[in-house]
Amino acid sequence: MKTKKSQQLQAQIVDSTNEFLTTNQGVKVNDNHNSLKSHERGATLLEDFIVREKLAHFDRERIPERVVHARGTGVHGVLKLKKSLEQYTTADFLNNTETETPLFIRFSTVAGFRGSTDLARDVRGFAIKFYTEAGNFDLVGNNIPVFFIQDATKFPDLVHAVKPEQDNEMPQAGSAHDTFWDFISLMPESAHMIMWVMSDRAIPRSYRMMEGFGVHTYKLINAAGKVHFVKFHFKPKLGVHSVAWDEAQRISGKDSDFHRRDLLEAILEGNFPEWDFGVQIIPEEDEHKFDFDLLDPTKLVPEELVPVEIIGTMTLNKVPDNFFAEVEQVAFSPANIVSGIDFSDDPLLQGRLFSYTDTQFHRLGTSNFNDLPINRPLNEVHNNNRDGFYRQQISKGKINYSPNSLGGGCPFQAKASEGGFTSHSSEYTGMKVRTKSDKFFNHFSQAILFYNSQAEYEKQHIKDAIAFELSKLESSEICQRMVNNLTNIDLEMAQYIAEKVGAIIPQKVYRYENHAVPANANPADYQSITIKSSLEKSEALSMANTVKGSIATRQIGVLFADGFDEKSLENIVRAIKTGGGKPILIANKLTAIKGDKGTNISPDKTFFNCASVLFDAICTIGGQKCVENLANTPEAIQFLDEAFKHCKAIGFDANSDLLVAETHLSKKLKLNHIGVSIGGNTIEFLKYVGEHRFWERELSRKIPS
Ligand code: HDE
Repeated sequence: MKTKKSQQLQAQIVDSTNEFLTTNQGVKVNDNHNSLKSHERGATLLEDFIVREKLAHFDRERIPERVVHARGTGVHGVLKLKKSLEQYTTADFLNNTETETPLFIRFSTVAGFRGSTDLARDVRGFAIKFYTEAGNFDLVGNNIPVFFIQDATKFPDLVHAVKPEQDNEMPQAGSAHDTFWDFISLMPESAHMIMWVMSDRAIPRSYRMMEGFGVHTYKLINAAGKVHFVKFHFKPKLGVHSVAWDEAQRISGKDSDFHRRDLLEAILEGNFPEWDFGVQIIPEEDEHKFDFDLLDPTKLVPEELVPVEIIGTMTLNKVPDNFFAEVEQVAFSPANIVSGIDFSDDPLLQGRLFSYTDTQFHRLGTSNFNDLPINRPLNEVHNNNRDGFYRQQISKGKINYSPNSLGGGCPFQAKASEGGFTSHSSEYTGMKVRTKSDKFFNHFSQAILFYNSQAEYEKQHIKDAIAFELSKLESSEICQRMVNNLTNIDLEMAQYIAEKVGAIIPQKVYRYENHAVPANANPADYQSITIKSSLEKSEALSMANTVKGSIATRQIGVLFADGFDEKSLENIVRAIKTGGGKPILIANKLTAIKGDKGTNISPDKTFFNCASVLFDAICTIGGQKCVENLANTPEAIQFLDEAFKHCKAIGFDANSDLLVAETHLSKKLKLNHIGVSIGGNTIEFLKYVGEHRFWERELSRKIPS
């Protein structure tokens, strides 16, 4: 396995095999090691155009990072349509089941800088560029279906508040600080999103195990010009899974590239990640039938009210050749839309239509950024946009204006029947205002719905996550205000958190209107209306109901030492591979380890270059000497205890009592064996691995590690 992967990596390494080194002008370089000097020990000459070019280019290698979503990674893939949406839209890529649409997807965190860690507690960007035959369609979504704010004008404030504080640039990639919670505590519309961000959705196990959402309501327009509202969904075939918060923090230290490495490795190994692509479709006449406003991006449409119809599969199948050229230079925009789809009047979406192109001009330094290979549409671009920095297109002839007669009127405008984009014409009546519809003030109903839909352990994780964040605040006023706000979602949750963080424990639901409104704030933000959600619970909101049962692509750490039972190692490795999992052999050194029959096996990793948190499950190999060796290796014990602490499956080989007895978890085994298999029962162990985690043992069976 190791060899196959190294071969694939090797194939990616050299791009200019058998080519001479040249300057940017194509002149062959004879010496790439010495500058041109006046004599052997003399000064470097200004004349040295080779060194000048090399250094000047290097000096300009960095471009501004994205102001949000700076940390991310991207790969190529394809969308295969299974079911036509022809009755709803004229967009060819959504109604022609013969087409396969190539795409580029970029996953990201929001708050951290480009060099920050993958495992921050944060929303994940889920931005897709579909290269359709009719032009590029970008769905710039997230792994959470709602957003913090309702209006684009609040975005710079939100981002200033969550990014590192301006006086000391701390903390990096974290929301556990005063400015973020100050803003949030004064913005009740963020209540629903806060529940999601404090849930385990914000610490995914893998990009491959996250849902994707278009978030906003869009419109589909069919050939008769009829409108249907639509929400876009991506559901991972591997299920939605997360890590534990303690684990996330440790992974950040052990491998800050954990998510990008996981994605690239899966694709290089041929385990192409897949998502069901689905839509929720709402006829235009049903726009007002919900207890929330369809244009409000802090609300989702519960799947019980409008089911998600699966219409295709998204498969990710190719890693980029060059990170900068593709991942850094890709420029997404919700304004990149194709005929047959249109924007809704969601005020957050409307603001985004301006912001993305504007930021690309700045970040990529030119209005010609669409000429970059990763941004180019499949079809040819013909228009009269001209010149600007780094123009790639060589426009021929004299015609750069329209209307023209000299060019025969080219390029022509396309009629709607020829695929020309026509904005759906809607009727607007009313006064120009700076306000929003009444239902936008319904801040808590879906926050309550989300919380009530969680399994008990998920609720516990949310409570602990908020307690963690608020415990880091320096301002007790902000902390108390936030605790009081939370009573609007769940009084018991607010009381638990208050007790943990030393706030006054609220005894009743705190009415929002009682807030002292800061002088520069909008009093309307503090209003909230109470509409009870028509649903008590929604199954789709809980990760407890996700796909389980397969060990495919699970990373299983196999601990072994000198004297290991060769037969046993062979069996477990074979069983893991048969199930599609990935066995990783771990020992106390990288030098070959000797088995009980004298065979030498080289470990993949060692205790000192990896950690238990980087694996989905841990098992041990038997053999009397091996068990003794592992029992005498503190790192091996720590691997096992840490895996237990993080609720992972653990498998001990037969006759491993000595090793079991050394662990802390052995004391807890008396209580319950759930997720821990003893005695070399591989089938049982792998069944546990397929369950992903055993969160229910977390509270009752806490152990130090
Ligand atoms: Fe973004 N957002 N955003 N955003 N956003 C950017 O564009 C912005 C919002 C999202 O991988 C920026 O090219 C405004 C919602 C993703 O390259 C910037 C508003 C959602 C990415 C920007 C929002 C997103 C961005 C920074 C409020 C989920 C990463 C660099 C009106 C539906 C794309 C860039 C990538 C990136 C602005 C709100 C998702 C500054 C003004 C809601 C996934 O233009």
